Amino acid sequence: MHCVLRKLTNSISRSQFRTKIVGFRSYCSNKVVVDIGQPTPASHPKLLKDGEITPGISSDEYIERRKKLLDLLPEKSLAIIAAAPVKMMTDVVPYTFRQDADYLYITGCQQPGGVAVLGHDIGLCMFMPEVKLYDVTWQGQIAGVEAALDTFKADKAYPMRKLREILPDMLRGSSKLFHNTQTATSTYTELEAFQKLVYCNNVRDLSVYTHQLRWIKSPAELKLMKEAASIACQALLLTMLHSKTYPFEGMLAAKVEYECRMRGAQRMGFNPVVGGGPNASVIHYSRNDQKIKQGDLVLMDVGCELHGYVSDLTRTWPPCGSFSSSQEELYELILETNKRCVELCKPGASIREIHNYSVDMLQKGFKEIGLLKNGGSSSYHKLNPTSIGHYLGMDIHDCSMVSFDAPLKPGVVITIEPGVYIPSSYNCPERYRGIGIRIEDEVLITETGYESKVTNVVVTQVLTASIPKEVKQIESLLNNFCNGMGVENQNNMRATFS
Ligand SMILES: [Mn+2]
Repeated sequence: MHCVLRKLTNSISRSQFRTKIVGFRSYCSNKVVVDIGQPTPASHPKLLKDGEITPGISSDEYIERRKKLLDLLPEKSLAIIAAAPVKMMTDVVPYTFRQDADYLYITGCQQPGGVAVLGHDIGLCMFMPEVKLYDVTWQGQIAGVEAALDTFKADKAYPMRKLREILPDMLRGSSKLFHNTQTATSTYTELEAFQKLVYCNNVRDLSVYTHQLRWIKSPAELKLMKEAASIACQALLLTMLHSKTYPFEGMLAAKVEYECRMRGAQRMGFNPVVGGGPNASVIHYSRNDQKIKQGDLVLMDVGCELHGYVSDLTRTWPPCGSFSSSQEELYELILETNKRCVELCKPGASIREIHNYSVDMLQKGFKEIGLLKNGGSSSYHKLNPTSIGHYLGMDIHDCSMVSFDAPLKPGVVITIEPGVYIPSSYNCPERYRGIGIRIEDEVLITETGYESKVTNVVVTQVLTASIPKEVKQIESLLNNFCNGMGVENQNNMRATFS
């Protein structure tokens, strides 16, 4: 390819070159590998099997999702899902693009600028951004109408400029419209036909239905969820080992991200929380800019994203290698609560029930050790204002339209994350002040509940089980397996971070 390009550039002017190079790319695309701006089985054979639209998810599964969504929608209704918008960091620098989970779930398309329409008569109709020479030169190829039909298996596809002509007719023929309110764009909301439906109170949020579908994961989705959890576990384990030599919040955040991405994750699911000492009591602490004091605990809440599916887990440990007696006392209470709540995860139970159980257990424990004097829930909330967990999937707080009262079903993944967050100024015995602990696992609900014995093999559903949480395991890990880890660069790196 390079040598052909050189020949081209020698014989033409610069502006001609730009036109030719784009032409050349699309010429190539017919013969060799179609570049649609995201991995395909042809361009990334190691990442995608034949028949997959995104890694691990086949076109049949995407088609099945659309069918199921249409089955949920009332007759004569239409669904509109726009892609996520590009968010800018400065006027010309965009943040890394992340596709809206509903748009990705229905189309498999990873790029901004598209609008997907789903209807009982039309099937999936994709309005695609148009390929402009300028954009191709600066940003590379994108998926257009052809990709919508060939790769994403849309039933119909049009360039975006046709939306104003075609969508109003579709809207006029529909009695109800459901749309993704998170990504609603003036491209369609300004249409008169849309406004008319709003005026007649016939426009609703589609996420009630998409979240219902996304709530229960398919075997293919679970495979990705397990892989995302496994990557985060491996990364956090290595970061734990790293923490003894490098007890710096920023370095541990960098380490965990590096290890996740080296294992194939596209990005972190959220900015890692690395809270040393009292910083652990800030639930979503993200400054990650301090040194962890000798003897303090560090809390790390991390998760990565793998092909659209995220993980989310938390461990708390003393980088020095041993828990103090007050740290251990609190840690054991949180650990016991974590284990009891994990056991409650089975079909029919709800997050709310498990949450209430955890509040009772923690409240009792806090009273026993003198952290809580009266039984008032407001004092309890000062020590733990969080929910015991949330649904997990394509988003960190996945399927927010599904109630925490919903009876859990096989195929749902939730987090179990009890914790205690004691501010330094809290009115309690001094030895507990400034301690923050959270132990978070991911639990997959299966038919059999927490675990089942099938031919003597224990089938466990804790997706984050591979990372230790017992005091003895953590101390042994830090004291027996950290020696000599990267000591040679220690001084240089400390100079950077302290
Ligand atoms: Mn969580």
